[in-house]
Amino acid sequence: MEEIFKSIENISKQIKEVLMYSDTEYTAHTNATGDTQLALDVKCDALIEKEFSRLSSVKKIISEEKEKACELNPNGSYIIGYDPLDGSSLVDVNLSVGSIFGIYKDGISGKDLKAAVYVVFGPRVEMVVAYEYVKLYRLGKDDKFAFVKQIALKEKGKHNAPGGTQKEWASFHKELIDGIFKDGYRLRYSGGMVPDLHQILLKGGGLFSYPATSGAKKGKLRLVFEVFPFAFVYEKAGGEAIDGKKRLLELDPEHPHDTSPCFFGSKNEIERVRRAYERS
Ligand code: FDP
Repeated sequence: MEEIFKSIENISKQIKEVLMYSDTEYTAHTNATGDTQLALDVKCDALIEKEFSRLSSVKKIISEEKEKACELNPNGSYIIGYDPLDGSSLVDVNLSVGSIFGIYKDGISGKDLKAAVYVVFGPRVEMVVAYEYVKLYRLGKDDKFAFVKQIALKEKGKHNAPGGTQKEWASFHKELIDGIFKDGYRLRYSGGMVPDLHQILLKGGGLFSYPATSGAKKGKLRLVFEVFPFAFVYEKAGGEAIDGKKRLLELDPEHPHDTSPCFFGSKNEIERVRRAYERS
């Protein structure tokens, strides 16, 4: 596991350079989910594959940018599911973006996830590693990641990040979100899953939601590359992560690119979601 974490550090330094100096043009291709790929997505994906292919511990990698898994070392123990550059459409407006990695063993269900790492590329480069604990690291002047602190969520937070097109929300979901705002929560939503969830995590708590909508009945966010890794981070930090009713890490995708409605937050806010969804 340690060699994988080290490798993600190397990957992050390279992605930082790509983000600083590459153009934000689109390619002529779409990825497995139908999003038009940016040249940046493709570049980051390629450098991650190159880096992981050097590791004897990695059996297989599955990228959000590719339809099929890529077999690396048959004797390796781990399968890595990753989103090379989440929120990449925000690069041209210079907002924060991130990379997400789920480190699985045996399969790619929630229960197979053994560790999760994400990296935020904002004014600074920060890496969060969830293994036994959830730890924050920051890239320093010396080009090394230094430990900053351990992260723990409070029971209740102040921020609300509601995803999805509002006119496509179910009425009970709208009531839930409106009720949270009425109780004084502040809106925090940049449209980048990594910085939005990072903000809630570091500010102590709140709720990030991406529900089922009339246009996307199974939500938008992808289980293997986005949802499971963040569910793991939030649970390890003392919060919860559910699909409305069920624990996200109990889900079993039929296909690596499957999506799910998802709610991540402090215990208090997730209990509120559970009550609203149980009544629906
Ligand atoms: P994007 O489509 O820009 O890659 O992964 C999908 C994602 O971004 C998340 O980062 C983000 O939270 C979400 O989509 C934003 O979706 P909406 O624009 O529908 O809110």
